[in-house]
Amino acid sequence: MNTSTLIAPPALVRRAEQQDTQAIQALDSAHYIHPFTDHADLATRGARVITHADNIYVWDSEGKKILDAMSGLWCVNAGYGRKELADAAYQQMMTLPFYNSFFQTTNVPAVRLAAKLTSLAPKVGDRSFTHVFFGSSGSESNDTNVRMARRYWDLLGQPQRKVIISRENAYHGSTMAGASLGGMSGMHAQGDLPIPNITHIGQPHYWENAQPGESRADFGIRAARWLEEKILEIGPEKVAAFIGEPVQGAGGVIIPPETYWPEIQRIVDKYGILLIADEVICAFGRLGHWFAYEKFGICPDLITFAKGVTSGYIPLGGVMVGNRVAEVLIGQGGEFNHGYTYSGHPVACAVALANLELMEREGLVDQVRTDTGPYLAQQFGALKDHPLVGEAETCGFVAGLVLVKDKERRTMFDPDLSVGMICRRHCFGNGLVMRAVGDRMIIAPPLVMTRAQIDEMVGLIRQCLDATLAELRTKGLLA
Ligand code: PXG
Repeated sequence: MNTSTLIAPPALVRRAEQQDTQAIQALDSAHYIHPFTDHADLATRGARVITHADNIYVWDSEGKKILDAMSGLWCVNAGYGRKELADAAYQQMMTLPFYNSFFQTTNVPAVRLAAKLTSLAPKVGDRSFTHVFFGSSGSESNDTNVRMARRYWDLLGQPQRKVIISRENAYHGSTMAGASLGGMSGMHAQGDLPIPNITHIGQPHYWENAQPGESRADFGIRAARWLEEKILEIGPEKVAAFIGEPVQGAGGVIIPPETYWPEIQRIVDKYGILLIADEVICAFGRLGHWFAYEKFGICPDLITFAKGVTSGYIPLGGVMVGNRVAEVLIGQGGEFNHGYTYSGHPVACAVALANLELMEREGLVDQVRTDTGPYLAQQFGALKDHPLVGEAETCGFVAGLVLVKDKERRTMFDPDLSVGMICRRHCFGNGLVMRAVGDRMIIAPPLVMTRAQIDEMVGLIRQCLDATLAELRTKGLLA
């Protein structure tokens, strides 16, 4: 990579921050409520203070260098330290830092970005993506999806079509609608959720849900047909939409069998139901395509995006609106009573444009599809020979492995042992960020990661697996 494009982190600031770790942790504990965090627990250990980042690495306030195999939180696709993105934000802030799009006004970056995004989304048959609605996050954009899908059916004179079907263990955000669409029971339990008219079917999780001897292909069809069963149970005339992540991310990188999505498409088409692809993680090169629907041979009516659109440098999300919905919403519409202050925020849109240009210039999407993605599949897949690893699979630049007690018998560890957390602790200790979802260890590296860096990362993962194995043996939890 051309190092002249990197921002050198100011050394003096770094040194001061190193001295201040404890002071920052105390302030953090006193004032900052973190997302998804047990604060009593955090207070006993102190938060890790991340101070700066470059390329695929982050540093903490103790000066420890950590390979970030999670791209921040599935979002820093272009890698850290990209000066072009900072320049785009600066220029736009000096030109027009904010203006709204509510009262018959617009702004140039928002218009250009909407046009750019539609040009990156290929047509499938008579379906295309003509329009974009902007929000600031994935959660907000899924709220927009709920509103837009219901508005669509209202306009078509079918207001009884309200139900949105989602899946267990899906993640669609943390607002009331986002968490309701999601299939996380822990989230539902803390908010009297789901909100009305949202229901869930099983997930296409081969490792957990396939029957003994069932092929991946057969399981994919069977899992998709749970949708048809649910539609018939509810009554097709009441169903507005089905929503799913092409590959479930936060649920543990659950890669569906190849037969799954085409069968889902057949079913939604049969009953005329809208298909919403939540591509907050999967778009912008993550799976080797600009949009993941290309990979799975489907064509959604609405696509949720966020994260990678700006490589996480600034918050931006939105909905790609397919022609089927756009024609009704705009053609028959009247006013759609929905929008956010920051819909089409000029600075966020300018950064997104710079990010997409950078990704195009460096060929990052093609690189993942044709070179580094297949290389990751090979190197990460080789971890299957480790005694703790029951399965190791990748899809583009997401990957997951399952920690198992007994590979031959496919026996899992007792969940109370939190083996995934033990492994995650070893990862941090060894300078690697890897997420644990139960006993699944998952990664989503920055798309700029080279083959040599893949080797470095997989070497670190192996060391962490070894350390986990050694700890389990020392504690007498494994023979
Ligand atoms: N949809 C999907 C598919 C997501 O992955 C959201 C919506 C919500 O986006 P916002 O921008 O509102 O957070 C997400 C977010 C994790 C983790 O632990 C994953 C996400 C967010 C926080 C944690 O893997 N994904």
